[in-house]
Amino acid sequence: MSNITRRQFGKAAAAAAALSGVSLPQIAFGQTPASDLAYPTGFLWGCATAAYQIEGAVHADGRKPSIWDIFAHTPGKTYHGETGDVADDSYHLYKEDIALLHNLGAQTYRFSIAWPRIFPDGAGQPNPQGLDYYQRVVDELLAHNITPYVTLFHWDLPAALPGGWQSRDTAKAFADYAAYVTRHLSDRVHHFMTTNEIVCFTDLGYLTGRFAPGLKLPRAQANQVRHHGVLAHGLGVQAIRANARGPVQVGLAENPTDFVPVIETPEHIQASRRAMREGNAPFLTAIMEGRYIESYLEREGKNAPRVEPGDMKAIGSKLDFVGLNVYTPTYVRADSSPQGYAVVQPQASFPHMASDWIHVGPESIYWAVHNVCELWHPQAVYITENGCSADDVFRPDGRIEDTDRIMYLRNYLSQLHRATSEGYPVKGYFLWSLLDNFEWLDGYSKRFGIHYVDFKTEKRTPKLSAEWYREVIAHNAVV
Ligand code: IFM
Repeated sequence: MSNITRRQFGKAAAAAAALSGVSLPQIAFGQTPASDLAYPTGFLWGCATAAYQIEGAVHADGRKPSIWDIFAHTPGKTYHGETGDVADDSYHLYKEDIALLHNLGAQTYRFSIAWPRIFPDGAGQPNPQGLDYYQRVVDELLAHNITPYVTLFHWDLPAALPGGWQSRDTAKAFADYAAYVTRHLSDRVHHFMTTNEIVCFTDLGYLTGRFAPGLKLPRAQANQVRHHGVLAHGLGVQAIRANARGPVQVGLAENPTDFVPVIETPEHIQASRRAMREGNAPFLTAIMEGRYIESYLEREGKNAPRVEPGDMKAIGSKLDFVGLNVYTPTYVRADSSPQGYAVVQPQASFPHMASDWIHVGPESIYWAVHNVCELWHPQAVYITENGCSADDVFRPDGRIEDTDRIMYLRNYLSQLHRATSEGYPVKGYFLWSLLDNFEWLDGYSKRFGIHYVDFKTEKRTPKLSAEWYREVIAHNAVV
């Protein structure tokens, strides 16, 4: 399909239809057919990135190390020992990156602020040069009519904070940092996300030890870390609201396990909704309900987190939107166990993208929205991340034709359309990612961008998926 033009394809289809006696809709050849997968007017399209994954310049202008700098520099922790030291050098090339967004026609950009640029020691003395960088990024976005959506914490915790997320004080330090950023940016930034994917910086960092800081704590301590993560979010929401200089919308970006009914019948749908609530109990459920549900507390028993007065109220602070990062499905079926559902493990032959954890299950995006909305009725939902890695290669003509990524995105966006057409309040979509970047443990070996980055020269090259996404944005529809 990529080598024939739409005109040729149209003619071929018309010829085939004539032979089969089927009548085709009357579309003038060479024109784009109207899509019946149109999104609501005003739907926002954008891309997402995160500071440590793209900025590089880790020693510039007063920034001090985050726990990820230290972890990535520890032998054996990341693919080939790769680090975010240089990454996409977006710290210096941000204007070029914003030009890429502009060329896509993106209306919005989700990026994160590096806490260790703003407070190099995590707390105490702020660093004006760090703030200045983000002021310039915001100004450049606004000059291109691109609305900034700011994430305050995407895993790059200042290494100087004693105890990291094991300490309750880190949640308070986060609130102070959130207050400071809000005071300085909320005249021009009106959308803030507190944290990104709490399970990743708590469980993966402190329970399984796969992510920074690489600890494998006993259950009770790891549950306390989770509590400090959700508490930071809650205190952050309060700090943003208290310090905003104008109207702001506050939310977070979470990656709940997306339970998909294995067959769309009432019993399995019911099971998936129950699994969504119980399977995400320490994180999104606690945030949406302002409490730890009974089944979680029972399951953890004596290891349950210690909660101080006022914590749950803060954690349950009202949100203006919920951001969902959706990549892969977890299939469930109803069963007769006390919990009422069982996870259906994917078979070995289940298709996945270049990262083997990304199974191709487009319905996950629909069911994530459906279950979150049916359980908690948020005012608004954004897809704050969706995308995939692919084995991108240059063709001899210098093009990268990532048809597999387009296939993945097209199917997920078709399922998201299903959610908007049923009236769920999905307001926007951020594709992960604008650029290939530092993919944590996988270093630079997994490419998620719709722009290819040559990490030796920092040259950016649009992939076919960028061309495709530009059409989606231009038509406000899946094309
Ligand atoms: O690169 C990450 C991102 O930082 C958080 N969400 C998932 C992406 C792909 O793994």
